[in-house]
Amino acid sequence: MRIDVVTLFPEQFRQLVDLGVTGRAIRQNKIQLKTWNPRDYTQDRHRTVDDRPYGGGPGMVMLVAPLQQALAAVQADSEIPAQIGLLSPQGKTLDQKAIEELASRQRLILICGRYEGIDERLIDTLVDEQWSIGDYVISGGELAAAVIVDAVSRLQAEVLGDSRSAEQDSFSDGLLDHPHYTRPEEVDGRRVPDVLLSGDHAAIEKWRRQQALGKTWLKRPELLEKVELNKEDQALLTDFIDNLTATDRQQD
Ligand code: 9WO
Repeated sequence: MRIDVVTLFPEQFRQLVDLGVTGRAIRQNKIQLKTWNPRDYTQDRHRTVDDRPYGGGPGMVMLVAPLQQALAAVQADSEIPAQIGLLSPQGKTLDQKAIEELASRQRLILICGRYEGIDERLIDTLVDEQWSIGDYVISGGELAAAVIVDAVSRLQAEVLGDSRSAEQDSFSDGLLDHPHYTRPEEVDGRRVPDVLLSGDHAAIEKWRRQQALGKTWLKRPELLEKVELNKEDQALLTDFIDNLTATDRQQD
């Protein structure tokens, strides 16, 4: 997959290239990540990328021309057609389903806004889609774009050291993840659930499924409305709820 990011701060993508799952995906050529700096497409001596907003007010607006030039270079650099995406709080809020759709594409082009934003005429004429990572203000689109690159990279086949992990992750089936434990068997008097030490793999799978269903019901009940539970899932969840103590209900 080819990902082009138009950004005034390409350094913000360093960690994706250097570290972890995304770094490995890039090294293995599963992901080709390229950044494009509008500043490199300016014509003036000061390499100006912003200007004052018409109508006045605080802050600056990103200039149209350097973004247009950068995008033209992006388009010319690969034959693969792609929609032009902008990271913006006005966009569609991403969830795992949207990430899966993005990951199925051959190419992504992502524009990161800075300052007070980009000129509306660019949005009208060049931007095909807008994506949000949530309803809060951050200083620019870079962190949001990095979130997309990370989430999409994980889904690229065999990117992961263990390709089964992606399927087992939280949200892959619309539910929260089950709890995890590692050594030692006891921490401050709190023991690992017996079933996980039993060696009974069927029982462990069943317990994990029940925990995933139960945790989702307790913490994110709206997620359950989007998934179809079969009879066995329904029985596991009913059993989970019936076995909750008064203290469980208050803590969770
Ligand atoms: C500022 C602001 C102040 C009061 C009420 C609403 C507001 N929205 C914004 C705003 O969107 N500022 C942008 C911040 C200007 C361009 C750079 N910024 C930004 C945020 N780029 N991308 C995001 C973002 C946020 C969440 N998901 C994806 C992108």
